[in-house]
Amino acid sequence: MGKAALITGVNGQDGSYLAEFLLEKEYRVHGLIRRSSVDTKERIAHLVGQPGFELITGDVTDATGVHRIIRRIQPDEVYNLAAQSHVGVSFDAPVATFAADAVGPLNILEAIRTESPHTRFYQASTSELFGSSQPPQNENTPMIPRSPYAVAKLAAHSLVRLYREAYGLFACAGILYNHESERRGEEFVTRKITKYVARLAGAMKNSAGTPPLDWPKLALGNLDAKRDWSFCGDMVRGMWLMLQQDQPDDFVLASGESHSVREFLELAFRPLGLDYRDFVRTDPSLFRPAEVDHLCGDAAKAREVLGWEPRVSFEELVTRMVESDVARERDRHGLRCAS
Ligand code: G4F
Repeated sequence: MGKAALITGVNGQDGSYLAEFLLEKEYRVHGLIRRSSVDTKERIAHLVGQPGFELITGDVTDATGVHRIIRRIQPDEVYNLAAQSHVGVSFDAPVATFAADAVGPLNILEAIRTESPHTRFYQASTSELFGSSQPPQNENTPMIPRSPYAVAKLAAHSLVRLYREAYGLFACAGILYNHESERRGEEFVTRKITKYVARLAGAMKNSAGTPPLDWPKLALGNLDAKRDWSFCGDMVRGMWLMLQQDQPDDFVLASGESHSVREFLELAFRPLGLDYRDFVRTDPSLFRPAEVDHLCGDAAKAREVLGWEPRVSFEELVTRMVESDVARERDRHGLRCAS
């Protein structure tokens, strides 16, 4: 029988790619999902009902529930991907963010320590930990968080190290830089842009190939921030590799290239032959109280120890996200016409 893994936040972007990856490796995958009155399973709909895939309702902030689940499953590996992951939102909901992003991982670490100490643990740390530290950043770069989200993630990051050193747990933190895909949430800047471009492309088809005159502009915040963007599918391979090593450790996963939001806009608008500056307006409410200006990761350790490197380039990533949203837009429009 294959290994058993528990993935928290299995219905998120990362959870869905990781579940596919582990199922291909013949793991039994238990996915933790929060109860909701609306359907939040869109990204994993194709996995529900597959042999080896089980959904469990629960919440990482509920310590009793987490203990019960870990005691019952005795998983070989736990991947903690559940989080309030939007940096901007964390300024409006700092306490809820801290509960999910710091207390949640602590609940899991405690459950592993007391109920299932053989379990290997992966914590989703983030490049946001580096905050105002100059790029390129690696595992030894000072962590100077710039948001409630990053402070909560830093607490969790420190707990991973503590539980490794104090209790000998096999606990690893993956310090992941931004990672995107066609399954990215629509409130993140990349998907917000690709979805807008797809809608505009659809509208141009019905308007003799030109943008409709009254077409609304896309409201964005800071266009000068630079991020190190990779494809999510590449990142989940790195998460798994961390838990297959002889010794637990923390690793940066990044492409080593950074691009501004403006560069993302340029590439996304290129297939339409349009200048993004004619379609974007800045909205002061979308600027954050404190911004992380420039993230660019040095993943040399992951390359050397894990043999990991990203396979999808920045240009390929933008193209696949735009193409996917254009196809969705076509389907949406087709369905509307048919009904
Ligand atoms: O897409 P973003 O919201 O991602 P951000 O803040 O970099 O965080 C993402 O990556 C982190 C890893 O580095 C993860 F830990 C985190 O969970 C998340 O996945 O924003 C990217 C940049 C920011 O500088 C933001 O200020 O885009 C800027 N931006 C400009 N206009 C905007 C917008 N961001 C959003 N979400 N929406 C805007 O309208």
